[in-house]
Amino acid sequence: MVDNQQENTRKVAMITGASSGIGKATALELARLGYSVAIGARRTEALLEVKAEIEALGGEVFLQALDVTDVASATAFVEQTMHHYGQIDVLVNNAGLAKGMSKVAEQQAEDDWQQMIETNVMGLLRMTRLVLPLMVKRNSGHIVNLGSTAGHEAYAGAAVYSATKFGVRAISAALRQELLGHAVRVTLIDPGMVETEFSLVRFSGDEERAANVYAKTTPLTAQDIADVIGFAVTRKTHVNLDDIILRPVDQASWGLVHRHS
Ligand code: NDP
Ligand code: 8X3
Repeated sequence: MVDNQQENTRKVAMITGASSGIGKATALELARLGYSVAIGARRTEALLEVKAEIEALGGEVFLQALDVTDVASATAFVEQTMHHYGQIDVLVNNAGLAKGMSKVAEQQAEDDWQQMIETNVMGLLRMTRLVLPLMVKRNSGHIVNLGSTAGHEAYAGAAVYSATKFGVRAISAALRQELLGHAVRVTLIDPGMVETEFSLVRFSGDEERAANVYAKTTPLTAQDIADVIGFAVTRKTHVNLDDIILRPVDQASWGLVHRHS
C-alpha cells in the first residue's frame, strides 16, 4: 500500500474485463493504491489468477463471472459487489473488443458488429446505469470509461469498432452534463496502440497476425494505461480529468507507426 493514498483506503473500485490486458493491470494498480477491487469478466479461471496476484500484494478482491452483454449477469455483479463491500467508489468500464477488420461492404455476417456494439456500447451503458444511481445517492463516485484513439479518428476496416468508441466518447460527454451538480466524476481514457490480447481477439486467435501489429515498434503496455487511470482516480475530488489521449511515441496516428529497422 502507498502511504499518500491513505484517504483512498477502503474505497472500492469495480473493474470490468479484468481477466487480461488493461483491466487486469488496472485492478492490480488500484489494489496497490489501496482500493478494494471487484473484478469481473467471462473467463473466471483468468480472474482467479488475477485474484491471487492481488492477494499476494496484500490487496482485497471480490470476483464474479461477468458478461456485460447480459443484463442478469451485469445486475448480479453489481448486487453481489454491493453485498460484499457495501459501496462502489470507482467503476472502470474497460470490457471491450474489436472483432475483425473487414470493410463494411465485405462483411459477410453481422455477428461481429453485434458483439462490438453489445459489448463496447450497450455493456458500458448497462454497467453505468446500474452503478451510477448508487454514486448519485452518495454524491460521490468516479466513472472511468475506456475509449480509444479510434473514437477520435475512424479508419478503414474499423467502421463499427470506431463507431463504438466515438459512442463511448459521446456517452462520457453527455454523462458529465447529466451529472452536473453531483460530485461524480467521468473520465474518458483514449489509448492508441497497447499490446494486450486485443489483437489476438480481433484476429480470432491468429497469433502471427496479432504479433505483426506490435512488430518492430514500442507499443504502450497495459501498465502504462493503468498508471494513468491510477493518476486520474487519485486526484482531489473536485478535479475531473475529462479525456486523456495517450499513444506510443512510435505512433502518430492509426496507420502511421514507426517500425525499427
Ligand atoms: P484484452 O483483450 O486484453 O482485454 C479485454 C477484456 O475485456 C478481457 O478481460 C475480456 O475478458 C473482457 N471482455 C470482453 N468481452 C466481455 C464481456 N462481454 N463481458 C465482460 N468482459 C468482457 O484487450 P485490452 O485490455 O486491450 O482492452 C481493454 C479495453 O481497452 C477495451 O475496451 C479496448 O477497446 C480498449 N482499448 C484497447 C487498445 C489496445 O490497443 N489494446 C487501445 C484503445 C482502447 P473475457 O474474455 O474473460 O470476458
Ligand atoms: C484500439 C486501438 O488503434 O487498434 O482501440 O484502433 S486501434
